Amino acid sequence: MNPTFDRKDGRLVLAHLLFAYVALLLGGVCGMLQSMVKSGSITLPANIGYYELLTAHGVLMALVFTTFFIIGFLYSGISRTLGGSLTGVSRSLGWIGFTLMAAGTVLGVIMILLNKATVLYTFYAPLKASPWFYIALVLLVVGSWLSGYGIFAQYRTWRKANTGKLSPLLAFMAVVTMLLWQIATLGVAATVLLQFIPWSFGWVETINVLLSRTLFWYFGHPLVYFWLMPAYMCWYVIVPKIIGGKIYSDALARLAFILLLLFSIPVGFHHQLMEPGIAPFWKFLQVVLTFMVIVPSLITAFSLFATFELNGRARGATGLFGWLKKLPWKDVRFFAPFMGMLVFIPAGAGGIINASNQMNAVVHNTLWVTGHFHLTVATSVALTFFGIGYWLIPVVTGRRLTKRLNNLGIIQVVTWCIGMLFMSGSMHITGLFGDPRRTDYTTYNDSPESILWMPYHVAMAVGGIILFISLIVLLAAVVGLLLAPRGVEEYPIGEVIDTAEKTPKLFERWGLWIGVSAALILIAYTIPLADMITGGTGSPGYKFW
Ligand code: HAS
Ligand code: CU
Repeated sequence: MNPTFDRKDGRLVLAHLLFAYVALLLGGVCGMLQSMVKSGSITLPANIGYYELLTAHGVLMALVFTTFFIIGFLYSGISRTLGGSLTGVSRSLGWIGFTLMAAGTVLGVIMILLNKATVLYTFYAPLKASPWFYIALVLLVVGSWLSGYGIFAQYRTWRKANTGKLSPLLAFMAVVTMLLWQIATLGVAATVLLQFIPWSFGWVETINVLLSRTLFWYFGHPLVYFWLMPAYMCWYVIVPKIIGGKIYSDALARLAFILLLLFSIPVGFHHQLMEPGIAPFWKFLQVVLTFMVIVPSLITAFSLFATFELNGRARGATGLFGWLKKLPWKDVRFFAPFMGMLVFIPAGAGGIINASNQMNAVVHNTLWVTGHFHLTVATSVALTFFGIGYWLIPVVTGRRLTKRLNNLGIIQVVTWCIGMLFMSGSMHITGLFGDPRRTDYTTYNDSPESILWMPYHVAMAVGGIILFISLIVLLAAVVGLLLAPRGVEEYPIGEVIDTAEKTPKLFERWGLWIGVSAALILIAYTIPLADMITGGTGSPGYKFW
């Protein structure tokens, strides 16, 4: 394989990554300020509202940073593994997708900063934003669809030229991730196009709130797996190569991805367990399916331990944990995703707590949930993405990850983990004391609860400041990478231990998997949605800001 990365493809990938980092920086500024406001340390100047900032933070981090980074990474993966460069069609679709998404982001952020869309990143009805905010979301989603088509087109071309061959694992995973995205975004597209836009333009008076929230969470849960799956791509395929080992099992990795495709979608009700208007049976069914979607993550944990242990033993490690000593701790390309994995153990356990109906009653709408997703997406996923960036930027720009930049990366990862320990740790604890999420600074009339909560808010602000410092280090490293000496850095892609020939062909029978996925969605959603449509009541819009 040609060691250098196709230059034209490199530009497309780099555009996505740099856009993502700018979003991260802006979102990070908001995050730090929020944590300081919430702890009562500062007040915001120039009439900027707490919730306005919170909306910008959520949108920029959770929706913009992730989507741009993921699409850039997926494109790099298919360019590398499916033929060495993108076809003209895929590359053009990639650029059109990028442009639409960028336009959507700019429009959306302007609306938020004008204080016309202070509806938080979940934009729950009946909070009513300017219609242009919803149009911005449409641009973002449609752009991502086109990027997805580009990925499918590349895969299709490769398969035509390689009939009967098993596709490269990284490319297979990119296709599943994008397929999940296409199916999941149907929900958000439906609610935005059919409900929010007509209502915010004033063409209809009211909105069916329960229906809109249900369509949102039909999208919202697979959204979190859309973030996680690219991190899993790194854990399964990239990390084995970096540690000098091999992928434990090709078939098991593919099975995990297919299971994620099937079980990530029909589970949205686990975000609505405390919501009236949904019959308990359907909540129960979706909770059962939620427990099914934990299985592929357990498979992933098993495969990773197997890779680490087999690699360690091959290098002479002994004892139960001797393999830990054989890992390349000083290599940020490994260290960052590894810290992500480590954090994912408590993060995932927290998810299982959330999904358990009775315990959800304790934690729902408290800071515990905020703590949960700062461990999952903002640590496990984000650290993995940072780790990817440290080698992917050099790969696509033809530069080197120097020792100094590598060490800067290590410092960045360590500070991120410390910041999160303070911030997310405090969120989890104070959440268990009933501290609500999504609130501005308040002492609740000096109630005893708020006196209990306040020290944790201060600890959260300390964490927020440390995280911001980490972000600055990250950006310094990114600029350093862009200016680093020229050279060829490898795109690390692991090989499998078991011969990939053993992998069943069944995994690439896309019609079958889309069919099963559709069946599960229909079973989980048809009757509750029908009830909501026929029995739901409408609400007028509210603007509390
Ligand atoms: Fe979650 C709320 C349930 C995973 C993100 N979640 C959220 C929200 C976000 C989010 C953003 O059931 C808030 C949304 C909002 O604004 O309201 N979540 C789960 C469950 C899982 C889960 C069951 N969540 C994630 C992931 C996310 C994410 C992943 C982002 C990327 N979550 C919920 C529920 C709620 C929720 C409820 C609603 C709460 C409420 O009331 O509002 C599971 O899929 C997790 C499975 C994971 C595991 C861990 C496997 C471990 C691995 C690492 C291996 C480590 C190695 C290294 C090998 C079982 C793979 C070892 C080395 C050594 C040295 C030891
Ligand atoms: Cu979920």
